[in-house]
Amino acid sequence: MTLFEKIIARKIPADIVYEDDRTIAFRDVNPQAPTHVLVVPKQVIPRLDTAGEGDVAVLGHCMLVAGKVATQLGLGSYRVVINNGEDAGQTVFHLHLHILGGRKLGWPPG
Ligand code: DGP
Repeated sequence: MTLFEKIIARKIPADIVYEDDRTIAFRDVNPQAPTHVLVVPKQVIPRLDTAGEGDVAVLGHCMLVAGKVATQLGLGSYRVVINNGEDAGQTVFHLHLHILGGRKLGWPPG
């Protein structure tokens, strides 16, 4: 089981802010902004570059959920990030979208 599957199965506690049949969203345990939430597809896709045509619907759904959750949490401006691979900072190999907001965000990201 991936770490995020354990959260989905309620084997590990998390501050869940949204859930539907295909996704779950919860607050990041190590927040990098005042609001930092992860949107995770329940179906395990290890990395963005392992996703295929069969994942188009769930990936699109994750994007819509990210927008919905950001609005729900009162964010107007925010960033949605996917880290793909270790050098990009990916540490959990169960694809997820980071929603970061609540402060001014620098560009380019580090
Ligand atoms: P990434 O580095 O892109 O793979 O993002 C993984 C994120 O997952 C990282 O920001 C920290 C977060 N994280 C790791 N373990 C846990 C956990 O047990 N609970 C929660 N809520 N977040 C976690």
